[in-house]
Amino acid sequence: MRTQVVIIGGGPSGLLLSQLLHRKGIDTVVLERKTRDYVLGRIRAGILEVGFVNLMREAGVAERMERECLIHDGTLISYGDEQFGIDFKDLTGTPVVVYGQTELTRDLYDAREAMGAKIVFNTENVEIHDADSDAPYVTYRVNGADHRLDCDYVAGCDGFHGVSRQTIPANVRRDYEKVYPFGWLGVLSDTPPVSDELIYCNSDRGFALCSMRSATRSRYYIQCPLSDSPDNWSDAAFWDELKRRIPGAAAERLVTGPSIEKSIAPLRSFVSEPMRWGRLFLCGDAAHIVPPTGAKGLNTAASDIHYLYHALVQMFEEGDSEGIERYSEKALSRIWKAERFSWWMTGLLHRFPEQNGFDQKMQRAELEFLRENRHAQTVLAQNYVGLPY
Ligand code: RFL
Ligand code: PHB
Repeated sequence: MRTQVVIIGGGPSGLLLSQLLHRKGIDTVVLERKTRDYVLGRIRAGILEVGFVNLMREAGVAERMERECLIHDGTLISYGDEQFGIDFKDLTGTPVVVYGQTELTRDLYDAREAMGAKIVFNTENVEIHDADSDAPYVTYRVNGADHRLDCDYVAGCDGFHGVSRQTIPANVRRDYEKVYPFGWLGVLSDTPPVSDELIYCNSDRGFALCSMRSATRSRYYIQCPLSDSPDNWSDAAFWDELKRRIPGAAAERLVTGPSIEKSIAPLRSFVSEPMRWGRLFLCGDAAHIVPPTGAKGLNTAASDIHYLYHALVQMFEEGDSEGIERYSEKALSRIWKAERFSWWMTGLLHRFPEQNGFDQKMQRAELEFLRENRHAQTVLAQNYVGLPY
């Protein structure tokens, strides 16, 4: 079998690329290791940059999102008994959008399936061959049968644990990594959010975040040791700990209820360079990871897709390889800035095991400066709403 672009991974990156290319008449096949239900069962991102929403519009899949999303003009930050707001709309003219990754991925699957897209689920042993030649191909196994797909290009959208990045020879690739000594314990509950805006909380007991998915569904996180397990946390223990870390007024009005999902995500900063090797391109979590504190993971995946989509259209429609040749450079330039912002937000808001009294004073001084200084708030806001593509 033959297609123009093989897309490895049916997460948000892979599906969005497939949908955008399809609308330009470019043929793709998506290979996904899991089932559709499994992919939709992952509870992940909640905050989208307007740039992402525009890309969903360009892909023709923004209708439900525009109806159901929540527009957020700012966010709240608390430390000790203090709380202040960052007004994104006032500082940058741009808000952010709350719409769950689960819903967005569902919309992409629905659109792709309505157009008869070729998405192969439950693929095993995916291997990319000859990516540095003019005739790459991908082999895989499904239901016990082996297949071969010849193609012009391969998009590696297979997440952090995928095969695409590993295909790039070790002597070509350089990985940069920082692993944080803690994780986030997250709870999803069908309870009204405690606040209209998200609250990022720096507390003596560790970081906490109050987020949401809708007017009736909340998402909360607390910083926890890496050795912890969700099984160690009853719902009651989670709510008690959350209340100790968030501002008193919020703790008093917090509506608690049974958790419908509870999991721990480790925090990591990671970038693999380059993001192109011959005819193989890495996109999204396959190439880079950010700690979730800046809400940038899915948003950086979207900017990769933007650059790759335009590069492939330029190639297929005009025979011009400039976009392809510069894909890695353009994508990485934006990625590193998102890495810096996520690293900075993580440092500002968490408790670190090695942190001494001086370090804590520095963190507090930085928070006070941010509370008082409009320029500092503007820098945060510009990064949070998303740097230009
Ligand atoms: P994904 O979503 O991991 O999808 C990759 C897909 O590839 C499949 N796969 C394979 N398929 C075939 N063959 C193989 N060998 C394969 N290996 C893997 C996998 O099954 C999967 O379906 O990567 P993608 O598409 O690049 O999307 C990235 C986003 O999922 C991720 O960056 C965000 O969820 C990060 N993130 C957030 N991002 C934001 O922009 N805003 C947020 O508010 C935000 N909050 C979060 C987050 C991530 C979190 N966790 C759990 C890591 C909050 C959390 C807690
Ligand atoms: C979420 O709602 O899951 C969320 C929001 C903001 C973040 C991270 C996660 O920074």
